Amino acid sequence: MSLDLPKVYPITDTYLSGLSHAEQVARLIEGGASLIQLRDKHAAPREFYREAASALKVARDHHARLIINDRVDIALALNADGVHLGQTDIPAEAARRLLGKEAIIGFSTHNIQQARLATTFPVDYLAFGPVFQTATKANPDPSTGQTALREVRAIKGPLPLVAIGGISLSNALEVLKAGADSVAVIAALLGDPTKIAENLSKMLAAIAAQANEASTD
Ligand code: TZP
Ligand code: MG
Repeated sequence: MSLDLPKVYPITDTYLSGLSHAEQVARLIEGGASLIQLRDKHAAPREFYREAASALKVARDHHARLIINDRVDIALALNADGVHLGQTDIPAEAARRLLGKEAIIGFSTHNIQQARLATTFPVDYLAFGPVFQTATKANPDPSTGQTALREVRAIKGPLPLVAIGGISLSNALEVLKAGADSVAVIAALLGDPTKIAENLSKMLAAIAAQANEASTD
């Protein structure tokens, strides 16, 4: 069955927010998140494991799903809802063998060739970006722009498409219009840790208002 993605897919960042993964998850859930990715490029595996275990408790208590970035071992050990893989992580086939058919596996792509290839992988959604400039990722690929996003939309087949990179309240609607099923967001949600829930609920409300307008056109 194809994955039902929420319109906004927040990703945690302890550097940007200054908060533990569990606290970020709590605030994101308060703002309306139902699917969250834990991303940590700095913590040692043991620390990330421990933090992810706490975050997973919070998510489970609120029936939100949690995806672990990069680390199939941590996703497997904690029985998290899935893993998000990049171009240099273990192959999606291997992750699928380890995690089983119920797990959510996402895969990052940065150009049309990678996206085309990814449609043959056993994954549940494709991420594409950075669509816009981002300061959050170290050494990001060149920004793709929305034309490339539209191209990916046209070739991706039935896989849900997540746009990522520089997405904020001011451009989320046009990115969804360009063909993304969901937007993955870090800095625009977490930059001010006191406004995480507020930022997310504002973004979700703007998207819902737009959808409502479109349906009554
Ligand atoms: N992959 C492509 S861009 C990016 C990742 C992880 C970072 C997105 O962060 P932000 O702050 O929403 O631009
Ligand atoms: Mg990765």
